[in-house]
Amino acid sequence: MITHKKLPNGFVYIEIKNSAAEAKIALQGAHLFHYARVGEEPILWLSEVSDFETGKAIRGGVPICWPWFGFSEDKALPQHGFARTAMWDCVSCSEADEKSSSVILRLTHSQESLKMWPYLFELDLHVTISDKLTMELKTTNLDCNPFSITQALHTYFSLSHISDAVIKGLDKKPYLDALTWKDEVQEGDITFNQEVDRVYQEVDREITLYDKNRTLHVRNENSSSVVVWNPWIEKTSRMSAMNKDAYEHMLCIESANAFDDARVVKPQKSHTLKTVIF
Ligand code: TA6
Repeated sequence: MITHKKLPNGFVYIEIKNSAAEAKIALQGAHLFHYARVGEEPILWLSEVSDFETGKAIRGGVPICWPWFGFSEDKALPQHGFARTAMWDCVSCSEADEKSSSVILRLTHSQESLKMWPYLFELDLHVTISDKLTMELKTTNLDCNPFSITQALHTYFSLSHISDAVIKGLDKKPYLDALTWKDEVQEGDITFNQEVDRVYQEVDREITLYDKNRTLHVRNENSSSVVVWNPWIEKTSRMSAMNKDAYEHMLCIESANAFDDARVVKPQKSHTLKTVIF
């Protein structure tokens, strides 16, 4: 069942329920902020104090960082781009069967976007909700000039506790440590006892997240970069819409085209960043 819902303050979202899972996706930012398989705890983390207000990104779920990851050259522009606070349109809702539902949300260029990023584009997010979470972010260049994008599906995973979390699949991969701006190489599994903010490159295999109560897999296509982020204590205290202990129960593993993995999209061509979480 796919229904359109509205909060008392007018914030609109789509609710999806089928025999395999449930999900909620805000039209603002095409922001998936809830996904849980039937009988399980939610897979996505959502801040208990997140905003659900026009113009403010939801804290948690899967923010869409587009058409740039991080900061633009113009530091006056919003970090992680403008797509996550723009209003998208729902262009398709379908149910393949009782265990799989899909929605497609679309953002196109506007007077506002052209002031920040001078290109004509169409951006589609195709979300499929089943016992797997599939997200495909398709950029189409409607302009007469090629453009370069960096992007990420900035997925916040819910954890039993950060001290139990282990990420496998990035061993020996180079990464930019965003805390020191130094290039490093991953040695072994990733565990957490401090702030971690890393952009891994040359990623070419599935990533596994081990938590005390659950093992999840992240399989990406058309992406060779992955961002791993936990703000730990001090940065959490400086983050908007996060309780001070939020870092204990969240971890970002972001399917990306970031930094060296930027992608050029030629006129009338498309690039699709895909991730499957299961
Ligand atoms: O993806 C990691 C990161 O770039 C962190 O450095 C931190 O800034 C995080 O994204 C959250 O950014 P936001 O703009 O959502 O507060």
